[in-house]
Amino acid sequence: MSGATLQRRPLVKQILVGADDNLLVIAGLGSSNWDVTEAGDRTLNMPLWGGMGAPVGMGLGLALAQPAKRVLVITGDGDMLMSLGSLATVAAQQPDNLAIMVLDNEKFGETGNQATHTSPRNNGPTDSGAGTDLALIAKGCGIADAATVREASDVPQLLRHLRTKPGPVFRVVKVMVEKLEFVMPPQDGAHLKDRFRQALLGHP
Ligand SMILES: Cc1ncc(C[n+]2csc(CCOP(=O)(O)OP(=O)(O)O)c2C)c(N)n1
Repeated sequence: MSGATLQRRPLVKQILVGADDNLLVIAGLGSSNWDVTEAGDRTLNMPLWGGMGAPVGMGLGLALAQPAKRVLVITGDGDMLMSLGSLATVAAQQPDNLAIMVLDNEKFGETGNQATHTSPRNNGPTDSGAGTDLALIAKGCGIADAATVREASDVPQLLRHLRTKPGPVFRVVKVMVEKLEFVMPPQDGAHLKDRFRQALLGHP
């Protein structure tokens, strides 16, 4: 157990409150998708229903294509662990309009709370036992502004950094394991893509 005290739903809601047309949100699969949708379904949200490992790459492409917009990726630790290489690509590009938040519950929550590699472990004397440190990986990739947030007192600064600080910004937020209601966006991927493009570009 991480001893996390932060709750993902109110946090995501706080981050997305007042989101305007300047903010493009990519939601990772599973719980992040439901969190982002609970905060309010928006045409400028692109929820990735089953696309595990895709959100950071998609966020990067969007950030490079839309330099005048802020792009925020909200995803889980299981998803992030699946696409660590995308952090090196983000570092290579240094998009100043991209922020990534990993909601780290140390579990594959959506599929039954199996422990992910960010979970503390006990694999013998050569293992620190600390679990994988995603912020350290991001730093090692070359994303200088990478950190882990655990305390409620750090949340106001977290909100500012995710919404406005020149990026790339990478934040891991240690969150509680919770059983929460599904709050689903539309389920048709083509429709989600079309409505996103319509809202952003004026055509599907
Ligand atoms: C390639 C692939 N493998 C497995 C899955 C099944 N799957 C769906 S959600 C999920 C867990 C996601 O875990 P995490 O990103 O930590 O999100 P959480 O629900 O814990 O917030 C898995 C393994 C999938 N959708 N795609």
